[in-house]
Amino acid sequence: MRTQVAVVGAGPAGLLLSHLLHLDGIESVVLEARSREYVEQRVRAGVLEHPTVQLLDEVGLADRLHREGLQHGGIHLLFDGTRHHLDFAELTGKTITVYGQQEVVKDLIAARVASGGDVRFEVSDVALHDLDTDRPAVSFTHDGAPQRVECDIVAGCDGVHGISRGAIPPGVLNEYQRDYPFAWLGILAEAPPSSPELVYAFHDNGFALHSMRSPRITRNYLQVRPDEDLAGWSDARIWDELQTRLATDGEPVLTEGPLIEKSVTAMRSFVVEPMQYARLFLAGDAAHIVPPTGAKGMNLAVADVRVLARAIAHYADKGDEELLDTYSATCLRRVWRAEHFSWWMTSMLHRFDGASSNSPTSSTSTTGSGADDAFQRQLQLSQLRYTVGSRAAAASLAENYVGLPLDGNQ
Ligand code: RFL
Ligand code: PHB
Repeated sequence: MRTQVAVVGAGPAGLLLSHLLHLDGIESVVLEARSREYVEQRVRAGVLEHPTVQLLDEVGLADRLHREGLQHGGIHLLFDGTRHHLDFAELTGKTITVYGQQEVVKDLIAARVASGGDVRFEVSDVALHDLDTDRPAVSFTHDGAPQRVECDIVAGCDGVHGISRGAIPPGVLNEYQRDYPFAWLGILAEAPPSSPELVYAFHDNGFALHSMRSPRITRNYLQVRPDEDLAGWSDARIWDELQTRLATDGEPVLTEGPLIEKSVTAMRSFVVEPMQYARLFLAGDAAHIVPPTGAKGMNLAVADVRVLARAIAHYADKGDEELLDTYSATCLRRVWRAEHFSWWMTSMLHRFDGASSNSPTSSTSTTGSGADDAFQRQLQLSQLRYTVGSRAAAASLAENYVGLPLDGNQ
């Protein structure tokens, strides 16, 4: 089999890349380890930046997003029991859209299928070959039969646990990484949102986030220990803890309902440089991970493949490799901005003393081992007050959150 671009992974990065290439008349084959049902149901991100929505609009993928997505003009920061609104629309002239990642994935798969795209689900044994030649290839097993696709370019869009990054010879990549001493317990619940916009809460028991998917479904998160056992979290305990951390003016505010899903996600920052080796180009989570506090992961995946699609189209059209050669450097500027913003939001909003539970030890000691923690909490509170009190500080958070322009020079 032969194609122009072999894409490994049918997440947002791989599927959107295949769609953008198709619009430029370039053929691709997408190889996905999981079933179509699985990738369409996988609960992940929820916030689309302004430039992401603009791009999806431009490429004909935003009809349902505009019908069903929730346009938000800002977020709330909750600390000292009081909610503070950050008005993104007023500060930046831009908004964000709350629309589940699995909805974006469904729309992308539908578009690929409608235009006869070749997306193969449930493939196994994916391996990359001859990457440093101009005839790279990908081998895999599909429907029990071994197959091989030869191509000009391989796009590694297979997420953090994929095989693409590992196909790069040792010594080529520089890895940058930070692990955080906590995780997020996330739930999806059949309960109407209790706030028209997202609430990010800084609380003595740890961070909490109130988000949503629709007028009937909420998505909430709790900071927990990195090794937290879900078995210890009954539905009642989860709601109790959410009510405590998200209480406003001393009152519980959440409408409760049956849980549809719950899971624990580790928090990590990770970047590899360069995002390219010979004819292999990494995009999205395969090349970088951010902690979800800045809502940036899926948006970065989208930004990467926009740059990659343009570079591939330029190469296919003119035989000129210049944009392919600058792909990694172009993407990494935006990646590092998002890494910084995500680390900054995470640092400002989480409890860092390793407690991360609903039975904290006192963190107000001003001497001894608790002194550093107490000092850090005062810094966090000062940063939060400054962020909501200063227009300049609020505008800085807002322009990062809504997304810097895709062709900007951040
Ligand atoms: P994906 O979505 O992981 O897709 C990779 C695909 O590759 C497949 N795969 C393979 N296929 C073939 N062969 C192999 N050997 C393979 N190995 C893996 C996988 O099955 C999968 O289908 O990566 P992609 O496309 O780069 O997209 C990245 C995003 O999924 C990710 O950054 C976001 O979900 C992160 N994220 C958020 N991003 C946002 O922009 N806004 C948010 O509000 C947001 N919230 C979140 C998040 C991630 C979270 N978790 C669960 C990590 C909230 C959470 C809790
Ligand atoms: C979500 O709705 O899943 C969500 C929203 C904002 C974040 C992370 C996740 O920062």
